[in-house]
Amino acid sequence: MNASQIVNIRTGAFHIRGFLNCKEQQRIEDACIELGRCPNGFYQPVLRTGARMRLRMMCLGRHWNAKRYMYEDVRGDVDRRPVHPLPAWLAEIARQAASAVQMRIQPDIALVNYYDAGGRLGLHRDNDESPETIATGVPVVSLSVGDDAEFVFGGTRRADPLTHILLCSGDAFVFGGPARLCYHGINRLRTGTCREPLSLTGRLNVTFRQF
Ligand code: MD3
Ligand code: FE
Repeated sequence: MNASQIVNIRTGAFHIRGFLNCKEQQRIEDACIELGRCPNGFYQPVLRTGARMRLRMMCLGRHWNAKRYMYEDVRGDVDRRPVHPLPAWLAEIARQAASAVQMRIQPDIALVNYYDAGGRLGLHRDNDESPETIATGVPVVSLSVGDDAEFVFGGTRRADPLTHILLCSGDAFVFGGPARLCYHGINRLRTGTCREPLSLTGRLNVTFRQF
């Protein structure tokens, strides 16, 4: 790991700046790009409203169905292919990020989001994991690689005031406890801002979840 700086944003929400060293960022980038090129790799999700999400996604461990808002073993809303397993070394990084802020997660799912220049993600909550996970506040762990992204998060109600945070390459974010059900989203990318010598253009975000 790196010399990181932990910022407690609110109860249960921790921004760990510089959590991943350059080598770790490169390894995550390489793995996601390679897996993303497989037949069960990146796709552009279409929501039940018919709207195309402004990013490309790939699920590891279990597939998140954008039409049904449920997890499943095959990519039911995409191509019915089986979802790729979550690599153990990747899950271990998420465990370490959680333990850096005294939280625990046994990740069995990772959602990989790839954003390019026009990429964004509207304000939403992540509550499709098991009722036990949600109720006990097991965190979601996020790792960012690539260009800086303007991240917003609010409270548990959509109308709650928003906080703006820049997520940079190598940052981890842990959202657990009372922050687990907070609204959040990505307003936009700052393209070309990545300070690391990566081959990537755009931004990868990996969110780890415990079903
Ligand atoms: C706060 N991803 O995949 S990561 C998502 O950068 C998602 O791709 C964004 O929101 C991205 O669902 C933001 C930070 C994050 C992830 C999950 C959370 C914040 C969270 C779950 C609960 C609360
Ligand atoms: Fe989310």
